[in-house]
Amino acid sequence: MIKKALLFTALVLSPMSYAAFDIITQNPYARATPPNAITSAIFMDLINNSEQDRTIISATTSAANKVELHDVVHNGDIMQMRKIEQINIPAHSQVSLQPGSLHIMLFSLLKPLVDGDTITVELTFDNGEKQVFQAPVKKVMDGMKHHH
Ligand SMILES: [Cu+2]
Repeated sequence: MIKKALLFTALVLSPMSYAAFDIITQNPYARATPPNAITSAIFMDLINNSEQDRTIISATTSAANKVELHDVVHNGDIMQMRKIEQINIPAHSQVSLQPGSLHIMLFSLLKPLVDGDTITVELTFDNGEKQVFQAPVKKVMDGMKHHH
């Protein structure tokens, strides 16, 4: 009886635990901020080695009160960032979050992000799964001029 119950649990749990590792968050980093800045962004490569398309619908971090998924659109000579509803990572492909392109936007930082710090970020997927990763804070050239 106990054996049966354990087997059942294993069958139910294993597809989820596999799926949780489907997305590789490679070289993540958060941009270091000047002392009075209240916004920053997180960049990384998202790698999907699985058979299934995956979709990120939101992100959170303890370092900021508000987090949005952002993209950058080119309006003539002006690059404008805008909020997007999701980031798709098709099966067997890679999506790069980088300055001037897709990024995870942090608003209302609780404190400045200092080079050498590490922040914890949680991604939520459209199927309800969550994935947590650590992003070191790094000083980077501002390749992303934002116009709200
Ligand atoms: Cu942004």
